[in-house]
Amino acid sequence: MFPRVILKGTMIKKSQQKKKTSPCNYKERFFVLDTQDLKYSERRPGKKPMLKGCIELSKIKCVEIVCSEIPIPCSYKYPFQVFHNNHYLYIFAPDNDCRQRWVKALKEGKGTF
Ligand code: 4IP
Repeated sequence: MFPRVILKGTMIKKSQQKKKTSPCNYKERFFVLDTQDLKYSERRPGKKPMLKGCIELSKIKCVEIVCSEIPIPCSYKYPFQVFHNNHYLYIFAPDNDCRQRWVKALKEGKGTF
């Protein structure tokens, strides 16, 4: 069965800092949610998209909106978090409607957490 695309769009992600030495940074990525995975790629003009991450929906434990008490250090101001494989992926949407769409679609794609 081929996966079916549910949602796609550009958002910003925080580095997951999987290692102690990992930097803390924020990168614009093109996200695609399909019926199997949440994927993110780097898109640069004139270049082929480069896949940077792929999270199986079956590995996602929780998706929630984040209420930040500190100023958000990137240009997209509507964060949500995806907890998977013992890592937190923080994603910043450009507006609240977009954030709601992603959180809803991820929860539905995943069934009930
Ligand atoms: C990288 O920083 C990028 O932010 C990676 O994000 C991120 O991986 C790395 O985190 C982080 O070290 P540099 O580009 O400065 O090396 P992306 O893959 O989107 O480029 P994640 O896991 O967040 O995708 P670590 O923890 O994987 O090292």
